[in-house]
Amino acid sequence: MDELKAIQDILIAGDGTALVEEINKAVSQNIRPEKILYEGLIPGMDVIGQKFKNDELYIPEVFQRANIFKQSVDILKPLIMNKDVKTIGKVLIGTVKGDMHDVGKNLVVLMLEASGFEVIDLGVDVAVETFVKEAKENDVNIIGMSALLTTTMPNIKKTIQAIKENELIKNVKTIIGGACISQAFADEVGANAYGHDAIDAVEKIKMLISRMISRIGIYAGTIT
Ligand code: B1M
Repeated sequence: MDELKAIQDILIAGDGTALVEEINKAVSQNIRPEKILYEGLIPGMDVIGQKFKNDELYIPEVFQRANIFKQSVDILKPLIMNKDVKTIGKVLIGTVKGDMHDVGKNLVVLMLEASGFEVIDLGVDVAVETFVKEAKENDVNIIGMSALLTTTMPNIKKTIQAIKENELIKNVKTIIGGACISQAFADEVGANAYGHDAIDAVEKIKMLISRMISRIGIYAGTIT
């Protein structure tokens, strides 16, 4: 679709004003917001990643693209949110210590909220102790960790170990994701699930929640 290709190209070029105009145009043409996100903005970010890798774009330019990506998501967010859904679980989420990448984590948050989860977003550069403290204080069902750097992957392992060693939260389920994460790594560090993308993350979290519900014998309804 021409409109989605235009969105992708404008994001890659980094023209924030034109991007807002093009997103609003796509919305007015009744293109679904999820389609704008998954077939316009995210493929554009993939190209930006390639250009970064090939030294065709540099950090300030990539940072600027990430910011206009976020502004675009802010336009789409109210259109994606479903106000009628009931709360089906509480998720604590953050990007692990040393890692500042939050575009993908924010998409996971958006999709979880749109699906009826209450989300506590700890942001980026989240220390092991912060995950543990917030999980205890907020009585969450799921802890999600995002990492995009191979150098910060070990902090996922440390966080999962700390969760398992803590009597009060050791039964909370964990999910991990991010560009450098795989199912094999999730198995290695003992995460309960791996989310390949934001939609997969929501599916896996629903699966974890339904297993918890059947294990503790709740027939239906919320578990928060
Ligand atoms: Co950085 N960066 N970056 N960067 N950056 C990568 C990750 C890199 C792969 C680029 C490259 O070399 N090709 C590379 C990492 C190499 C590696 O470790 N293997 C890299 C590097 C090296 C760095 C710096 C070290 C560069 C430097 O300073 N020399 C530096 C590190 C800073 C730090 O964190 N301490 C750095 C900085 C930055 C910017 C600040 C400029 C910016 C981040 C801005 C921001 O996030 N606010 C940035 C960006 C934008 C990228 C790339 C280009 C794009 C990331 C992105 O937003 N993707 C990235 C290249 C790439 O990934 N191909 C790159 C779009 C997003 C929708 O996808 O985040 O993968 P993603 O999220 C997906 C899934 O992974 C999944 O769902 C999301 C939606 O579908 N997912 C989850 C994510 N989290 C999940 C959690 C879940 C489940 C699923 O459950 C909890």
